Amino acid sequence: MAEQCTKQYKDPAVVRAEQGIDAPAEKKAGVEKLKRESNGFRGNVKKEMLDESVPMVSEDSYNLMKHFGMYQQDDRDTRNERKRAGLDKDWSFMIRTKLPGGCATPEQYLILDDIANNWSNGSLRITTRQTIQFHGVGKLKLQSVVRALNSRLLTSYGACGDVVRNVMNCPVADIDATPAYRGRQIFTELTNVINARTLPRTSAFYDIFINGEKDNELAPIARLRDEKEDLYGDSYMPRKFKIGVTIPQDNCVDIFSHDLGIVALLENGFVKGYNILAGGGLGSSHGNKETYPRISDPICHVTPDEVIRAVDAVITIQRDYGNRTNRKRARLKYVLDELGPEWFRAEMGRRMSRELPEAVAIPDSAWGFDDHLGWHEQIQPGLFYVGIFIENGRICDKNRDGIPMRTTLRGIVEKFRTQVRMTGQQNIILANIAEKHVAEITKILNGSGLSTGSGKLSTLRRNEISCVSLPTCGLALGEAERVMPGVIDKLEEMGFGNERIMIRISGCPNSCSRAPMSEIGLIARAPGKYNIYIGGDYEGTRLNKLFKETVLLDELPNEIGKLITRWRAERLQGEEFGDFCHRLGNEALLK
Ligand code: SRM
Ligand code: SF4
Repeated sequence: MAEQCTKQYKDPAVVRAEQGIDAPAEKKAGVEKLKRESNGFRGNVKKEMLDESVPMVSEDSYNLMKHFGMYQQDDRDTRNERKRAGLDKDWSFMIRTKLPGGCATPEQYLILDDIANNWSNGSLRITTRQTIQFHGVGKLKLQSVVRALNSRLLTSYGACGDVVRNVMNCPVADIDATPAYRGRQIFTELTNVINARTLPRTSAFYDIFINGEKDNELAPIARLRDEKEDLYGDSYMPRKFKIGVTIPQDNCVDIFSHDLGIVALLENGFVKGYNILAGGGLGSSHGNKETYPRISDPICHVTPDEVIRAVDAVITIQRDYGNRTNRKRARLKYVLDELGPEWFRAEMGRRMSRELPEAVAIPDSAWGFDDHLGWHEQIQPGLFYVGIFIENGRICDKNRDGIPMRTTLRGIVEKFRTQVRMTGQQNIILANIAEKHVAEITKILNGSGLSTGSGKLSTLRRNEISCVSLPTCGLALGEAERVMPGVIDKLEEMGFGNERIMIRISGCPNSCSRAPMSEIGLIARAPGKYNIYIGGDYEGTRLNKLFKETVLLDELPNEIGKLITRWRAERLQGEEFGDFCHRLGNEALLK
């Protein structure tokens, strides 16, 4: 913060000129022209999607389809071999759904499971933003998937692309009975309002994937078909835009990493007001100093009545000031760095027609974190929820531990009609369980090998997050999801399993596992080589720092083990691992 106060910020007019905001189309990033001229993301998508002669679509259609939650990918495991054999890449699509706050009804979960069974690689992948995505979907199956989602009021629309992504919110905000958290029930409603407000309006998605059927009156988007993008404008956002809602006591959404963070301040079971944070973002590129992870700044405080207008103000500032020429610099964090939090507060005030007060100071000690695993009483009398550990979010029956995850979860949801919620740590929660069913569900879970947070599950593994990475991610520099369980195995063998340390791995510095916010962050530099970052905190309030570069995968357990050993020997009473590393500093720890 001190650094930010003394920093000289730029004139907004200069920034607009530098970022090419008012520049002619040819000076802007190619995607800007594509978005604007695509007739609401239509382009040639429908024609190419239905073309049976090729398994993929053109670059332009691919860029438009991201707004429908679809990514064109290929199997990177077979890429070289296929090339040598003179074959094209093994193309398929990833489809990501939108589940605001991670919530799904039993019927919705069951259709998600059906999709995994019928059209994808057989797994449901819980993402770090509390939703589900599918890999390995063939181009000609995309319509079937979208229709199946639509039949249960689910959508993939806006899950990716230059729009507001899945809005994060504590998955148990509306059901958890903890007295100190009373009042946060309202977040679930707020999250849904923000989600509806920020869905793109163009009906292209429905025209293309559901043959324009206006049949499903219940589909959330069908009611919004006026096509006028009053919030986004004709070029949409300069880049993806991420929003999270939380209370300080339970920062399970990693609030400082979002473009827009909404922090509710509770008093006597009511929301007294909200702190607005802006300018978080974690992606960077190795060797490109113009890109970096950044945590958000506290901007202002707004009343509950004003919060939606505040959301609009933050989104439209980024829409109007975000970089339109260089997509690597197009996130809100760079606008904050160019123009500063004071300017941002004043600009929000101008858009909301009032002078906004500063954010209420929240001491570091007020921040907490809960992963919501295990059994808990709900605020609704007689009901319980249970948080279940899913290693790296991959729900499948064919896993290294031989746990019939998908079958077991489906069986429980089918029989007991439980609500389902995804957490930002890639775990799953089953909710609305009647007291009389607790014992039976416990027995089923224990019998299957799924853990609710105790038993064989080590604390270290419980606190692990990994991005998808290989073989599907086109940007991966090295493995993540497929190697992380093995790294934890070794650390457990070395006797470190019981330590409560937040450890996250990403296959590249885009940092989809939010590795820069963890106590130990591992980021791939190249196949089999990782940078180690340390010094973040368990509660997610600060970034970690580079400790060692290009460490071989096999050496990671030893390097991490040495740090844990040192922490055990030299920590102050009660000092957490990340705080210890932060206090000593990387130079001292390298000695
Ligand atoms: Fe991410 C790109 C996966 C959360 C920062 N991310 C990708 C793509 C789509 C790769 C691509 O562009 O070709 C990955 C698809 C892999 C695959 O095969 O499925 C991908 N990101 C994921 C998920 C699935 C990781 C996971 O294991 O759960 C997460 C999906 C979240 C969701 O449901 O929406 C995911 N990505 C994140 C997060 C964490 C978060 O949002 O809380 C971040 C860091 C926060 C941020 O945005 O700053 C993140 N992903 C990125 C970036 C860097 C963006 C930047 O502006 O710096 C990229 C690259 C890009 O957009 O060009 C990226
Ligand atoms: Fe892919 Fe990199 Fe994101 Fe991992 S961090 S999913 S490798 S983009």
